[in-house]
Formats: sequence, structure tokens, C-alpha cells
Amino acid sequence: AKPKRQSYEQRAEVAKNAVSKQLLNLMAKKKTNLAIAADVASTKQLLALADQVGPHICVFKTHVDILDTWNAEVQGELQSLAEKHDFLIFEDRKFADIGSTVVAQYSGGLYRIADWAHITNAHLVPGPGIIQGLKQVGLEKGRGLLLLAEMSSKGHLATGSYTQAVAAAAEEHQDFVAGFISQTPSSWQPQSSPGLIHMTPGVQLAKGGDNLGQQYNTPQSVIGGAGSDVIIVGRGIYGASDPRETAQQYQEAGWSAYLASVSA
Ligand code: 5BU
Repeated sequence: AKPKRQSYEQRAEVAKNAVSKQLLNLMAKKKTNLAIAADVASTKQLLALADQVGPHICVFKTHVDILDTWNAEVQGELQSLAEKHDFLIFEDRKFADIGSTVVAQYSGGLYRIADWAHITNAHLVPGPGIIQGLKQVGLEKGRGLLLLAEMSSKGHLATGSYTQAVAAAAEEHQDFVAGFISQTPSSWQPQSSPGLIHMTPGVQLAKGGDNLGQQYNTPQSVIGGAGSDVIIVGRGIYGASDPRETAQQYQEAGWSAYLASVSA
């Protein structure tokens, strides 16, 4: 039998990043480890989706550069929905430049991501300077960073010693690093610091993929088998005929897999 895992509440107690602590507590209270990938093109759809699925999610993941409209009013509306439904906002920006450039990209530009996204993420390809740059902007605002340890797409290059280096960098910067984007954390980081959260994209109710390299695993295999904490679901939910009801199904699937893993 697999070893029993610590509960989200137990892990919140030892989490060193403010967002990681907040998220672990929120997941336990709301009984959800579901994040939605809200990859819709119109801002109107985005806000409607956030209101519909809000009660079922812990994280609302955006790609702000997909949207047809973005301004201070839209930002405020999304923030109000996050408060209303008690979820965190994750801008999936995948920063990948030198420290000095990511400082400007994270804090400024048209999107001012650090002003509204509780969580963002980065590749470690440039080395640790990217963490230091993002931290310079985000730490004082109480933000958290996820490092991309592995990807969901066929043929991705984030494997082996690269993934190990990401794990080590996260351990070293736990004041700002909230966790990882991973696929099979139990295979490369069975002893990771319990305050670090693993989020996994490429999730649908049935295994499969799309015609551009995306690969899907099920909530059960991601949370139970691979040892992740949060399932990230996009087309499986916003592409369904009833996104609210479908979000509830994913919430139940993710939550029962979690319960089984902590009582195993
Ligand atoms: P899907 O519709 O469930 O396939 O959407 C997956 C989302 O997760 C989408 O927003 C991607 O940009 C995001 N993603 C991913 O699919 N795989 C990865 O490794 C990373 C992000 Br990192």
C-alpha cells in the first residue's frame, strides 16, 4: 500500500509562502482541489465563467493575453468574483527571461500582473535570477510563484536533471515559491517540503489528448497515482454543455482522490 499523505491543513501549517498557506487552507475549507483553466477569448465569457464555476474551484487560471479586453475595470470585476467565491487567481504567464526583464514584465506593461494575480509561474531555463527578479516584485505584495518542473505536452524537455534542479531551487526560495507545475511529482520528489503545492494541467475525465500534443490524465491518476495536489482543467469544463455541473463533477472526482490518498 502507498504511504499515507499529510492533509492540506497539516501542510498549511508548515508552508513558508503566504499564498501556499492560504491556498492549502482554502482547499481544505472549500473541499476542492480543482483549478479551472479559463482559456476563453472574450472577457465577458471569462467573468461569466468565473461566477458559474466559482463555488467549485480553488484557483482560477488565466491567460490574460488571450482576452479581447483587459483594463482596470475588468481586473476589479475578476478580483470581486475571487472574493465573492473565495478562489485565488493564477496568471499562467510562464515567465522565461533574465531577472531584470521579468521585473518589468511582472510589474508593468498593459497587464500589471503582480497587481491582481495571487500566483504566477516561471521556467527555470534562465537560472535562479528569474526567481530573484520576480520575488523582488511579488514578495512584498504577498504573491506566490510556481516553477515549471514538468509539462503535460508530448515531447516536452523538462525532465531528469532539469526537473531536479527546479526542485532544488524551489526548496531554496520557499518564501516566494509556492510550489510547482508538475506531472508525476511522486516519481521525482517524494520527499518534497510539504508546504510546496503541486498543480497539474492536462486533466480530463478520460485519458486522451488533442491534435497538438496535449496529453490528458484523469483526476484519480493525477491526485492518487502521480501524487499531485491540484488538477487544472480547461476544455473539459468550459467546453462542456453545462460548465457549472461539470466543474462539480471534477471537484468531486479530485476531492475523493485526495481523501483516499490521505487515509490510505
Ligand atoms: P486544457 O484545455 O485542459 O488542455 O487546458 C490546459 C491549460 O493548462 C492551458 O491553459 C495550458 O496553457 C495550460 N498548461 C498545459 O496544458 N500544460 C502545461 O504543461 C502547462 C500549462 Br505549464
